[in-house]
Amino acid sequence: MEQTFIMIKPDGVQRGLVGEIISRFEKKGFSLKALKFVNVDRPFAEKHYADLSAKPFFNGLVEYIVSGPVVAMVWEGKAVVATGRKIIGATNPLASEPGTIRGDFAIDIGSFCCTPLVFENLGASCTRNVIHGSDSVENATKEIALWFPEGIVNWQSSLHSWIY
Ligand code: RTP
Repeated sequence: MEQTFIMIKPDGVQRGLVGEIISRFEKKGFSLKALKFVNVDRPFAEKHYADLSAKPFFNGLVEYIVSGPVVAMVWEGKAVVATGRKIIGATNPLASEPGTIRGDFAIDIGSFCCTPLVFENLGASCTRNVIHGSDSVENATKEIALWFPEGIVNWQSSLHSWIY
């Protein structure tokens, strides 16, 4: 069964959206496999977002992720990586559809000028968009290993095999 890594970012925690976000994934039918509340340091945040290190918003992104505790989770289910990204919505909260987490709960696009059609950040800030979700099965595997090196408890019995 496919797994994905989901992180509620500091703004999502600070705004009291943890329960709402978990509820959306649960109601869809996905299974929560692991969860922890953590403060990450700069080297860890830089490692998680290493693919974006050349982006102009990279420093702002790292500052954002270390600015408060985050909720790290592993969710499991059919096509959970792609479907999780649909539940989350587009990166730019002004372009994300209503009904998605970012579309319903996020509006901040950093300290630069932006419209729903133009999303170019040339400054030092970055977008606070509440939540992260792995963008591929390969990256999900890497991110789960990075965030949960202790491994994941398998708590479900075969009685629950019909839930996906
Ligand atoms: P994530 O990795 O957090 O799930 O987000 P994503 O795939 O939708 O977007 P990505 O391009 O990977 O960017 C990672 C995070 O960096 C911030 N960002 N700010 N132009 C900007 O100011 C900008 N672009 C990206 C967002 O927090 C984004 O989620």
